[in-house]
Amino acid sequence: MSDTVLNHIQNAHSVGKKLFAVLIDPEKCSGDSLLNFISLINKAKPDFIFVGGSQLRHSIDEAVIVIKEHSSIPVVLFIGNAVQFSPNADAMLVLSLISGRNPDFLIGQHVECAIEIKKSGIEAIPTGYVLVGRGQRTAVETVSGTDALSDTETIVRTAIAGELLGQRLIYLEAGSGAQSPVYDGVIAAVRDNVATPLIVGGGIRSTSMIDKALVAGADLIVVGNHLENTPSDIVPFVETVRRHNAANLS
Ligand code: 1GP
Repeated sequence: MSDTVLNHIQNAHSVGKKLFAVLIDPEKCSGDSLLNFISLINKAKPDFIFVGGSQLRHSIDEAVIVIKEHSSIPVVLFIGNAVQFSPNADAMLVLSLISGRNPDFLIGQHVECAIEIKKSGIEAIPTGYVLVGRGQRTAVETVSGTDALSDTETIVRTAIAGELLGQRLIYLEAGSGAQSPVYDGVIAAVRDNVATPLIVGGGIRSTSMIDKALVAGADLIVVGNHLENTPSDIVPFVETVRRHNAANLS
């Protein structure tokens, strides 16, 4: 891909083209199961492979190298802490957890790996990360020591504030393995108020959930857990996004 990852997302957003990313957590998927998953991913051709995990306490470089060796799909770091950083990915979402008030996830982890990121020359994409809750507490809330937002107006204000602070993407996150994905009313409300491309993930486990999020205004859908358990669903999931594009793009 000659384009940068951010350009790719922004260009798609400007014409209403929707995108799909599969999330690989190297702690849950490695060895032969990683290789088998990569070959399915290569068949389905999602737009991006996100790599990262909220719990990992070591670099994910090994997994990134394996994925890069076996796939030409752009690899984007989606890491939960500084030690997971790998210089070998194509890009990195530099997440700032703007829904919370824990300085470590607003700026602290970034300071930890700032020099490594700069030296690597990796494409770093400032991303406002917004945890959206619907009741059940998720691992990302526990790990980050923050509470998800549930009030739509506060979520909208937070997304706007992220945009005002220069975030290039807004990520609405229900949490990995969340019982329910981000409610489509919340996606639509944020969509109406920010021009920034919207990533939506957490708890998406069916084609109808993908459709709902796309119709509500998500630009990029991320699915991890469900595809770890049912890898072959990546084919219908990517097809759902393609069908949406075919029906809505002239
Ligand atoms: C989690 O948004 C991602 O950070 C994906 O969530 O694993 O629930 O698909 P799932």
